[in-house]
Formats: sequence, structure tokens, C-alpha cells
Amino acid sequence: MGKILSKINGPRDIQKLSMDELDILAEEIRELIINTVSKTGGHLAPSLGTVELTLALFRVFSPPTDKIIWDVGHQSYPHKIITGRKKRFGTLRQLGGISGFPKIKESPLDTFGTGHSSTSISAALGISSGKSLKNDDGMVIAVIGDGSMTGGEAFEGLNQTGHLNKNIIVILNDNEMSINPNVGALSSFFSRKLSSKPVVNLKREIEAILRSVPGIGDNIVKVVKKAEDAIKGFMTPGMLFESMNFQYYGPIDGHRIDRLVETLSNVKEIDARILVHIMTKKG
Ligand SMILES: Cc1ncc(C[n+]2csc(CCOP(=O)(O)OP(=O)(O)O)c2C)c(N)n1
Repeated sequence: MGKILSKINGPRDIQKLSMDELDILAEEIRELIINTVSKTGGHLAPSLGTVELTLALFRVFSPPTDKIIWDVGHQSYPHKIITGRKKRFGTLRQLGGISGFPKIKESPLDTFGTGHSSTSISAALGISSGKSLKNDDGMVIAVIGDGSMTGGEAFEGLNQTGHLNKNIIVILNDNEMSINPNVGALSSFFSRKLSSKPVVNLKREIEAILRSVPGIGDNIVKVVKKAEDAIKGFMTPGMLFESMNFQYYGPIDGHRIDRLVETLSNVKEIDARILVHIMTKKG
């Protein structure tokens, strides 16, 4: 087991590490997952995609006061390793061993027992409502993949959360994959980022022509850039979530722990429903 991982006995230990140590820890967790799953079988690729996100979540939030819910749950191996199950990780999916999915009986930090997809936002809303009734502190965070976001219950959850004005944080873990590559209108909408090569080339050509106008060229470029920003805001996936009363942040690189920590720390302070769109690589 890696040097830093061997000293980690719970999420609180993550708070003591520097950013460089967190990057090393991410590598050590990947190594443990690969070594184990090569023997036991299991969901390798989804869990390798959430190592940095898991560390950033534990850096910023404080479970069990804050509740983290993993949609489907097949990407929760890093969570299991950090939450006291690293020594038993070799028993993953074996008779009498630890489950391949979050399991309430296995750890108080497994907030919601899963397996089915698209349930995390509804669960987060339910837990958040319970917290309000009991005057409990803490935030509720749902992590959902782009594949699971195409499930109807995810939208019921978003819709009702916006309606009830409950403050939850949804993290959309977008790796442009479900079990297979995604299909459908929603996935092409998520990947619409106005950054395709023809668009970038066209923008460069227009800028060069405008700048060549004597005297006023630079000013025109500034005005056009402002208009472009406004159009971007209108056309990006944020539009969908903003229409359901969520504030949208992203897309951000989900493998950069520093950027994740910065964004999550900022949104934690905002009194609203939040959707953070992160881009990761499956595997
Ligand atoms: C109700 C239901 N339907 C289908 C599945 C099968 N299934 C397992 S994972 C998954 C989606 C995985 O894609 P995504 O949510 O993007 O997560 P990723 O693995 O890419 O991190 C699906 C549909 C399921 N678990 N539950």
C-alpha cells in the first residue's frame, strides 16, 4: 500500500494533506483499485474516474454531517478506501466481503444504498428535507454521471428540488460515457461547448478582419467578444439546469484536485441550488 494511503484512516485525514500529497494519494488509490479489481473483478473504469473528485469532496465537506450520495454507486471504490475499508478492500465483491456498491449497513458514511441509476438527486432532496425538519446542519451532495442523468427520475429530482427551494449540490460527472458511449439528444447537448475546430478558426478569422479596420478595430473586437460571451451563456448546458432553478458552474476538469477544491469551496458558501459540471475520463 502507498506511503500516504497507509496513514489515511478516515476522511478527516484528507484535510491534513497538501495539494501535492493529495495528487500522490490519488495515484496510490488508483494503484490499489487496479491491483484489487484485477483479482476480484468489478467496476474499474467508473471508480478510476472519481478518485480526484472523491478526495476534493472529502477535503471540502465533512461527512457524516455533510451527506454525499453516489448515483448507481459503481464509482464509489475511492470513497470506500478512504472511509475505513482500505484493509478489507481485497474482499471486494467476495462472499462475506465488502459490497461493490454503497451499503448503509457497511458504513455510516454510505449515505444511500444504491445499485439502480438516476436516484441520487431524489435521495438528496429527501435527505435535505429531513435535515430541515430536524434542524440538522450540513449540506447534501449528489454525484451523478451523464449516463444516469438521462434517466427520468433524475429530472423528477431536479424539478422537485427547484420547486421546494431546497439547497442541494449536484455534481454532474460527465465522461461522455454510460455503459457504452451515450446516445440521445441530452448527451449531445452536454457536449455543446462552442469549442469545435471550425468555430475556433472562424472566430480567429473574424477577429483578424475586425482588427484591421483602422482606428476602431480593437473596440469592435471588444464588443464582439462581449456578445460572444452572452451567446455562450445562452447555449451551454447551463441553460437546462438554470431553467430548473439551479445555478450552473462549469465545465471544469474533474482530474484537477486544486480546481475541484476551489470550485466546491466557493459553491459551498452560496445559498442556492447548485449544479457543478465536471469533465472526467472514464478509466
Ligand atoms: C435503473 C437502472 N437502469 C440501468 C442501470 C444500468 N446502469 C449501470 S451504470 C449505468 C450508467 C452509467 O453511466 P454514468 O451514469 O454516466 O456513470 P459512469 O459509469 O460513466 O461514471 C447504467 C444505465 C442501472 N444500474 N439502473
